[in-house]
Amino acid sequence: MAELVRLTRHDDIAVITIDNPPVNALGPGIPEGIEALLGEAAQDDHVRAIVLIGAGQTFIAGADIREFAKIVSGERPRLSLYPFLLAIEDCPKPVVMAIHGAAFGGGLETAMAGHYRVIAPGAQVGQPEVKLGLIPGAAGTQRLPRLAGVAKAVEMCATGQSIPAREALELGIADRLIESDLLEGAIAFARDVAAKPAPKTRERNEKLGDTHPALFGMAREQARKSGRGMTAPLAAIDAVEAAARLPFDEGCRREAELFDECLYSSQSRSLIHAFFGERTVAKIPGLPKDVKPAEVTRAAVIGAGTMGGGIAMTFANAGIPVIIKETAAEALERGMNTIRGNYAKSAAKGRLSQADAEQRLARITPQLSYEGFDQADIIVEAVFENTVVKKQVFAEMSRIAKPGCILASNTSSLDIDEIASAASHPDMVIGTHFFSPAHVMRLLEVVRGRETAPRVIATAMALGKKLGKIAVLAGNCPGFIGNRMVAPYLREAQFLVEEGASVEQVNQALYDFGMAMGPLAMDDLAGLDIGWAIRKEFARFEKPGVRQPRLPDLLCELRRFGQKAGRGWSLYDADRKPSPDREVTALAEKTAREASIPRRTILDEEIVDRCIYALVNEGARILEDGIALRAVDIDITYIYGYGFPAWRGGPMFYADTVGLPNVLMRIQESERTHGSDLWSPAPLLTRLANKGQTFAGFDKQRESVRV
Ligand code: T1G
Repeated sequence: MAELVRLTRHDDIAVITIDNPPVNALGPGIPEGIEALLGEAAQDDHVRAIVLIGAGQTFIAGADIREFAKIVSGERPRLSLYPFLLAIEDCPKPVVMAIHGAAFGGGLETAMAGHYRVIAPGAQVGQPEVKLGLIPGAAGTQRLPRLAGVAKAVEMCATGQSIPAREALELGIADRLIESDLLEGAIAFARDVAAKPAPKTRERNEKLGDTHPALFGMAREQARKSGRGMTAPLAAIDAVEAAARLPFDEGCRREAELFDECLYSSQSRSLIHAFFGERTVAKIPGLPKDVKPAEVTRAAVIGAGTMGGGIAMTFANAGIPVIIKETAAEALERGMNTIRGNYAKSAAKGRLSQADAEQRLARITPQLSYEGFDQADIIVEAVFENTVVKKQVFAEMSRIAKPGCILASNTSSLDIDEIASAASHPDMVIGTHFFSPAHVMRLLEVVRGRETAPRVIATAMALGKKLGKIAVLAGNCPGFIGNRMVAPYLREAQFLVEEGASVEQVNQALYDFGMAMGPLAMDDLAGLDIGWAIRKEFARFEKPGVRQPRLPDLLCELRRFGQKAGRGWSLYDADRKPSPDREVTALAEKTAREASIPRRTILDEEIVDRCIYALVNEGARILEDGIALRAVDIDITYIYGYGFPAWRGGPMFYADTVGLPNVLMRIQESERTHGSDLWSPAPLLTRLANKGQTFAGFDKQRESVRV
């Protein structure tokens, strides 16, 4: 292990460097390695103080999460940090932590066990464990309140939000800001404190007293709101409360109990799955290693509607100048007013400084012509969702684009190959499906066509990261990954209303399951006319005699297009607050009567199972068709694009958690009740369930075949 941690001498100061790329995670053997070198330095009479620093881009970014991921396979993580941290704190010579990059989780806990902390201006410190369904498990909930105060410790541990270096200095987490070379600054600081007594954080109780009695209650209430359904934030608050009430050692024991409860929870397994999934989706098997993404320094967008405007803002927010074009001045002005309004709102809420908002707005050039489009590295088409219209636009884009310019379509469902057939260079055509609002939603569905060049795929995936998105690669089929799955999900929700459930009951059942919003509320937000246009585009694929939801078309015929029309499945007031609408219930009753659909009392469990398992079943087909590279790609698509709760890991991981044989059984019940045209189990699901395998296992197996 020596090479991952090393000791160097700088005259009277010993420097211990952790060199475990890419993020100096505390994996098995590393704490032991540090402890050994610490002992060595402590024994050395020439050494007056010790500096601990990370090599590469960051300090310690936490414990090695892969250790915790082993839980899924029934292994116990080989990581106990308490003794290692006590060894640091009880070192007879001052230990100075030199922080740059990220001191997260076990990294901040290690830093706080030191006697002093110096920090580089760009560094961030935090306890993000709750984002993994965990809590700090190495006395972070006990030492942080002693340095930063109880209120701040509650906030940092319950939200997982990191704070910048200057704030860490102001709070007393850090002792000095090093503007110059960090190592030199740390060594100089170590010399300054070498003769002073080394303060032990665990003995610093002066900040524990100033706790407002209502603090923990208010924090729990806030955690229940912002972390709806998540258990770890509440456990983190309990642990910090223990710090305010109990002596250090007892507080640590309480933290360890709470940590273990989280560690063996399905929420933690799901969130750790999502953490690594977010990174896995960026890896495209089969893309030649020598294919390097092209630089995108200028962009252009066609269409200044809701999507076009949001896409232009996304480029501007990432520092990329962007032209936005419309066909009519009025539409262009409307689009720019929305963009200006969004930036004004962000500045008013303090999310952006006024100067920053103006800078970003200035990067957007509105115009009615294609002037300057021949300078763009990528042109994104965001016009009406119609193949004929899009092909006309792609023919124009081909004429004006410079060689090597990527031609991207923001279509959410239409055939990329069909659209590409209108371009002179179909190998430069790719789908870049942003989610509404495009400047907010983190998912970018990148759709490869039959002829899309590998470099275009690599560039679109890299661009996604540059735009702050999580890019997932999908194959070309109606609806790609996301919308192909959302169709049966919505279908079941609409059927359930025809069969007797109320719109509110359907929405509430999925909301309580953890979805960001119910399916019909999502339909109303997106606009029922979008689904209507797509159904018309794909009507020719509908199998005659197979039951289709009647209600959504009826609502559209009544111009009830959802929130933007003030009514859809629900009624909406000026603040877009939904309320039940008897007219929809009456329409449902009439539809049921005309179609001889028996209406009945429906339980929430049936609503959740039919909607979620419709997702899973279609997901399994998508996986088998190769439209999604891995089951985890589907999970990440649904977590970041469709509001699926990350603490359930995404639809495919959730199905693994429930057990595929159970999921198959429920789907077979639905097949018996509603017919195999709607509910025949996906062959892959049947195979895996019968073999006692999982989607996660399928990914591993597919990966091993690809390597
Ligand atoms: N353990 C293992 N691998 C990690 C890791 C970690 N803590 N952090 C990152 N990686 C891998 C990641 O999977 C990727 O791998 C590569 O490093 C680069 O990461 C006891 C219980 C530090 C801000 O939650 O937030 O400490 O894909 O692409 O964008 O109380 O990584 O290349 O194979 O994200 O520059 C708490 C998690 C752990 C921090 C860098 N710590 N990491 O972002 O790179 S729990 C965290 C991050 C804990 C203790 C508890 C970010 C980053 P690959 P990346 P980046």
